[in-house]
Amino acid sequence: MYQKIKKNKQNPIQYQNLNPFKEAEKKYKFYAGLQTDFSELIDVSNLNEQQMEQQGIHKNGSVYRFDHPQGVIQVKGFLNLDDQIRISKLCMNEYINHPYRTNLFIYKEDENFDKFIVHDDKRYHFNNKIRWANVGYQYDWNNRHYPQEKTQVPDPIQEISQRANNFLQLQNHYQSESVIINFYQSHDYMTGHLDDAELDQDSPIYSFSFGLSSVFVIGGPTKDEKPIAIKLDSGDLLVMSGHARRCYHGVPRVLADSFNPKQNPFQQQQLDGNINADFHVFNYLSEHRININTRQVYKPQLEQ
Ligand SMILES: O=C(O)CCC(=O)C(=O)O
Repeated sequence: MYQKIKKNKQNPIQYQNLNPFKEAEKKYKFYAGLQTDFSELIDVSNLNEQQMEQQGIHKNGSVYRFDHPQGVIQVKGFLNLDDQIRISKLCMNEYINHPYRTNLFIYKEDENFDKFIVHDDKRYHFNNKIRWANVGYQYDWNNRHYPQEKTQVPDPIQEISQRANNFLQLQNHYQSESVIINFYQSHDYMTGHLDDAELDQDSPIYSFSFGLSSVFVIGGPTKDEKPIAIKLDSGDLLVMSGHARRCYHGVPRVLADSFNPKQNPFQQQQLDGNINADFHVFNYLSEHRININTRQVYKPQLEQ
């Protein structure tokens, strides 16, 4: 379930007869000096009605529902810039430390890592070795299951998950029980995988994007189905519900120089030399991507 986020600057893999999923990943990955063909990348904001009909996408306001794979929903600009900065700051300052776990926990138990600290008005630091953090139920890597040990999903993440569920009315009750926070640098990628560790494979996964845009691919229950590729921007919500909950998905590309909020609320402050932590978070987001995805692990009747 947790995939190593990888940097890729090597030449494209030369294997023949890649399966359709791997073929798509290869197509969108960043290779230094090579042009990527983005002509099939779906950017819902740029589709006209005819294109949407051809692709089986149904628009209602900011909500885009996909026929293929059934259950994929994208909500454009679900979180505004204030929310994006507030939640990103929590990810960088709070959710990487005890009692939560990161990829580094595997090696160094209970150590608190450098936070995103504003040392003074000009400098900040975020430990780029941190690739993911896990809050809520902690997946047990050795035994490959979710144990009963539970840290609470923090209220701000619980709140956006409930907000997403209430907005889309996908199910009566949604409990965010395990959350993965992924930290990407530009050009990073995440290999295709299934999220199949949760006993509850029916509740949707709500996935929130912050910072740099990315290419998200999602296909079928095997890698033999050609995936679609969707552009995710900062503030977007991507939902894997229904059939899509059990489909292969991944992020073959984080797009450099793609963080383009409508306005820069810090422009004047910067000119005045009056910059604060939020300004540093905003700058971090212009060079990195954060993804938060939240799952319900146990079906209500299985909860202990
Ligand atoms: O970063 C993303 O948008 C997807 C992350 C993901 O698929 C995962 O953490 O399982």
